[in-house]
Amino acid sequence: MVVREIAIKPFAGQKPGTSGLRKKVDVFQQPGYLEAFVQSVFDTQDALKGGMLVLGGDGRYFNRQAIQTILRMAAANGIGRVLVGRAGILSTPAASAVIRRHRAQGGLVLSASHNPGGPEGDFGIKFNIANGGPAPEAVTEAIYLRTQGIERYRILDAADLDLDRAGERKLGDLTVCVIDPVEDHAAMLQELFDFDAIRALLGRPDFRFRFDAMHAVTGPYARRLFIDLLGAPEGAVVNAEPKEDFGGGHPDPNPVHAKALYDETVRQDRLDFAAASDGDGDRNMILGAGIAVSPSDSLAVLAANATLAPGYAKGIAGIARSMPTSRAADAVARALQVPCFETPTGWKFFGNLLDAGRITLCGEESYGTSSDHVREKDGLWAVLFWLNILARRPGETVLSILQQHWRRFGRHYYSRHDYEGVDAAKAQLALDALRAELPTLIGGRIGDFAITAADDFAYRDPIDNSESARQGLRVICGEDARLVARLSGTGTEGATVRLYFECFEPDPARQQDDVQARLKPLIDFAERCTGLRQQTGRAGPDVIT
Ligand code: VG1
Ligand code: CO
Repeated sequence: MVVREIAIKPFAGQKPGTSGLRKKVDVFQQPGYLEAFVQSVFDTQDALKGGMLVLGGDGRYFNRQAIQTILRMAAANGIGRVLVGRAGILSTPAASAVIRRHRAQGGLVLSASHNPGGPEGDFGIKFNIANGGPAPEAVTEAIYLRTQGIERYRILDAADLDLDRAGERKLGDLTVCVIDPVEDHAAMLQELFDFDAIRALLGRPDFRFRFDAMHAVTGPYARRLFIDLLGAPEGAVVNAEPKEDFGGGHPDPNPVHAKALYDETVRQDRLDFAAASDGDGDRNMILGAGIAVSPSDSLAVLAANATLAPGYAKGIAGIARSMPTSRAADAVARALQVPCFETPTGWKFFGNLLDAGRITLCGEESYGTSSDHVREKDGLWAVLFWLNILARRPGETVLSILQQHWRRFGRHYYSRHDYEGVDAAKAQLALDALRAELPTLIGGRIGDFAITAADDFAYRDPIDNSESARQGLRVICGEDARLVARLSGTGTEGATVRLYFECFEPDPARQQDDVQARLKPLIDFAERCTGLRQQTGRAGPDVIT
């Protein structure tokens, strides 16, 4: 078999965003585009030479083709061994688990997460380092720099490999090992949670449970866990067959894109517990009869109840949350007397804290929660954690658990408003308008709240002291309220503006109000400062979570 060197010219804009390089499928299909990025990873990550790489994706359109290309490139670039999920499929948390368990030097995860798939949809690729987590900014910067000067890529001239059967095969000097995508991950989860107690809960005739895999990657994982191992009825896992276009849906587990599940559970009380996860299986949405759990609250509840799960029975070392995530977790950390860290948006910022043992749990408002068992967010982990808590708090519901949580710690009313596909220049103008006002805001008021601080969030990593500036505009009213505005780093069309609102209510008598109504003063204030609706001509946000 012959190694070929193919000359190419650099592509503009191969800069990884919040979570890898995400572009429209037709961008990735340009000759040499995927190859230029992958070669830049190989050129900059010396440990992969003669080492082990984990490879898999969420199964979306172009996944299979990309996997075959990457395997041929790995063979031509002297990678020793590639562990690839059967049919080229690995959920993001499973890829992280596999990298760690097999001590691989890194991984390539092919996913655009919750973005739609199919020929008209999105594709993405992300490099994970040896700890199993997304590459930190220094690494993605080096890869990006390389993409700008790349002149050739190396690829083996070989036929497609059969990836549908598990087992080892050779591709030139490279050993390709096709692995079961589900087993490592399921084994790890069994060590963390009380499967006997959860099995008993799911077996109760009065406990109506459903998991919606949204035709994305978690279907096989969820079937293995909930049906095979935990004895849930066959119909409990729906949309379990992964599809290249996610059945035409938007694999984003939130009240807007998982509307049917939301309506049945939250509005009609027809299920006691329901959950869904996203395209690549790292997000989770938790619903109970009459209640949708805000992801920020979910992190706080898991932290407050952590010792109910065997894997966390000894307690937690600390918590981290992304800056826009509500401060509900901070209140729990204070009560537990453990540290709580505030990081920029994106899972890569949790890696150092997890590696150093400073935190056990971490989460983001964007339906992401996880722990030190992997270095990615983990949707099914969160669902099992909630089931474990319900199983160990008999007689309680999701709603009663939340209400008790709020009584004890206070409630952080919270919502995120997304303006999607906005003209990039207009989005920038809106944020610039708020940025310009920041210095004058301190000392002013938003309704009843006094503004105590206003800035553009900058982060210094407490472990390696690396700095990340301009991570989101914040207007802070002490512990009472907060408003955050930032641009998304995962979209592929125009710009997406995210506005985050939070207000704190310690009085149990005022903890059952309508969320949007409680946040209205902050929402109106954001519009006054940014002029976003006026700029864009939109009547309101596209998605409210
Ligand atoms: C979004 C979320 C962020 C999350 C990221 C990746 O980023 O806000 O919290 O880490 O997606 O999640 P942004 O830059 O668009 O706000 V996933 O499940 O898409 O890998
Ligand atoms: Co995801």
